[in-house]
Amino acid sequence: MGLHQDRDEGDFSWPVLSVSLGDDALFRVGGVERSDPTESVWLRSGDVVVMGGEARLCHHGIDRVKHGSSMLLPKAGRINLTCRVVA
Ligand SMILES: O=C(O)CCC(=O)C(=O)O
Repeated sequence: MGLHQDRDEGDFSWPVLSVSLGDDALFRVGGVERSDPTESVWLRSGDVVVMGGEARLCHHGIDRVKHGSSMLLPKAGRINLTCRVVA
């Protein structure tokens, strides 16, 4: 999933909450402007990312998934649960 902003929700006062399950994923986050510098962090199974407040409209995305890095799913893979309020 490439670098993007979550803008479809309408009311940006609500955070977007994201739960990673299964294989490790390389999460990249930058700033509100697409050209802003980015940082990357590996998300592991059970990690939760909250994009709220000043970070609500930051660009973000998943660059890589480390296949087979988790034993949660029998054939590897990653599940992402995203909770967002759509007004
Ligand atoms: O898979 C992820 O951890 C990120 C998901 C995401 O950025 C989105 O659903 O907008």
